[in-house]
Amino acid sequence: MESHIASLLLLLLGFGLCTCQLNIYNNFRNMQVRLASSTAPAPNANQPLREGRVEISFDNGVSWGTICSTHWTLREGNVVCRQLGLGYASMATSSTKHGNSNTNPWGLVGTRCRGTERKLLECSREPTYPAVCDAHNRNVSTVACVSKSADLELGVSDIEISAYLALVPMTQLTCAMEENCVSKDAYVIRRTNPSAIRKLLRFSVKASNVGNADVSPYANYKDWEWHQCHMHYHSMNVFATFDVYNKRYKKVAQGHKASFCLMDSECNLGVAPKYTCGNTTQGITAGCADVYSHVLDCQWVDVTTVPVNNKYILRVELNPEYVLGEKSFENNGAECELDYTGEVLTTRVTRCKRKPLLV
Ligand SMILES: [Ca+2]
Repeated sequence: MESHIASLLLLLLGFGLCTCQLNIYNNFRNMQVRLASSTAPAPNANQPLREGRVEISFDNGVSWGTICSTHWTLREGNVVCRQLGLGYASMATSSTKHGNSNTNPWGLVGTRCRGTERKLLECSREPTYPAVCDAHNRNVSTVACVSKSADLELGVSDIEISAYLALVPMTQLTCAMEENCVSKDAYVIRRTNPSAIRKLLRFSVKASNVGNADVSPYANYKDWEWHQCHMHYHSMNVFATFDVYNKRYKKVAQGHKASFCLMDSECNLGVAPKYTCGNTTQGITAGCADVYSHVLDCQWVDVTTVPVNNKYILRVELNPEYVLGEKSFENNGAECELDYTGEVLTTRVTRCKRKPLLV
């Protein structure tokens, strides 16, 4: 009899669990998304809201909640804009600009997207409740959508074709040292041996704009930084990163976080270049590419202290901090095999493959 009651209880519990999971599954399948704002003018049929806090509903629009996420980037923003038919995200931040979590409570926490999903419900959710989503945090996830967007594409073959090891005395690296393009140990060695040799893995990087809007620098041109050494303005902090990892994916050498002078180096047939490396004219026109040749200063990773006779991964990323809105981040990175002997003649970079930005 006891076992019969226990079986019945288990059955009921099982049924309860099953119903609960079914409800959650159904709820997510029914997830609706909209933009709302406490500050923007009310949208109408002709002018839908293109910027606001992101809200979701699981009950066919009866109630709406906001989103708290530790990982709210342009990737997540692109999915929201795509789902709403509003194009691409030009901004995606956690803020109180369009309302806060006090008056607009969270209905979803810990969303994390790759950026290629058609709908927000296809994104994953962080396995634990994100620590930032506590009572003190008033931020909600916001997004701004635009119909046209730039799209940086990294030239994978350009890296492989151009890569080589160069041995350069520190006396020729004054400018590079000023801009932190060499690894930290160089600054110590310089005190006792100012002409010591550095081993630099040089390569070219081609950043094509395959989108339908120009790449415009993130910062206002009045905030661009003048670099006396290279005699030009840097219009954004981190445009690209060059890193060397070992096979266990531990970083063993880091190229500096490069901030380039953005310009149209070459353009597709019929596209006129617009941007020079001027003090107000930086960018990459849609259909053009900016090429950073291997002969340029700082176009390298300093591998002097990397153990020789090993295989490594050279990883290059464009827009790694998601400061520029793009159609896609799937084409922003590349990984190559680096066979590093420490010798100019035998060090090789091969098998470069396209990789998305790391999530
Ligand atoms: Ca891209």
